[in-house]
Amino acid sequence: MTSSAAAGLFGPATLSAPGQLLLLPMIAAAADGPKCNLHSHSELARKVICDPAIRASVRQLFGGGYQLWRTNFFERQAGIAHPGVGWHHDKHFQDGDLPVDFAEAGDHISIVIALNKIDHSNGSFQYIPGSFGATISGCGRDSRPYHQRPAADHFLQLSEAVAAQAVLLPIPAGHFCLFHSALLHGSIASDGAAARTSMVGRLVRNHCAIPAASATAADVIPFC
Ligand SMILES: O=C(O)CCC(=O)C(=O)O
Repeated sequence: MTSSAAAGLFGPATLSAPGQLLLLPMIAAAADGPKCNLHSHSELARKVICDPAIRASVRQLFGGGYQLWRTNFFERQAGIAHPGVGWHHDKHFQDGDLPVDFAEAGDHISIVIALNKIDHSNGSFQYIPGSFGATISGCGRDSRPYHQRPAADHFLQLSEAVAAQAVLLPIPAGHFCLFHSALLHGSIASDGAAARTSMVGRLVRNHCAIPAASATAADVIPFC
């Protein structure tokens, strides 16, 4: 396990109920329209993201008092090459319209779950250890909340020195990782040799206002 407070990432750790994952990629693939926030209308999606092992780890590491405001899926299909997911962070807001405070760590937590094994064959998850803070050498921090900046600004061009610190993190099927949402992460390109799906979730502490542009009332559920 990579668990380290300095790295800003915990895991991979096993889910309590990995068996129920078998059906989820099919449900996600069959969903009409966007798969964003499937947890608000699929009981199975809700059960997977609220797995007791994830809740227990969040409580143990960060104390509790969180709500879930976003889930989504990242898919790769067999036989189709994929360019990978560019470097970004998930701290889409701090508290309503306030600027994002990168010195604050703990109010925003991200979850990534491997519904299938995720590795070099199908687009490994990668991250820059320790990159959740206010300063990252050679790489500025844009404090505008996501809903106040152009979508194209979401993906970042890292300096060579920062990109050289990237760590590839294979995640076995039925395992999850937790990380500070401001951590720089993404996933590598894949040539279509194998399919895979990750389910991701974003938590925010109960005292943080969730911008209306980011979630509807139905999307937001108590977490732990
Ligand atoms: O699973 C992936 O490919 C990337 C996941 C990711 O970028 C995220 O959790 O924001």
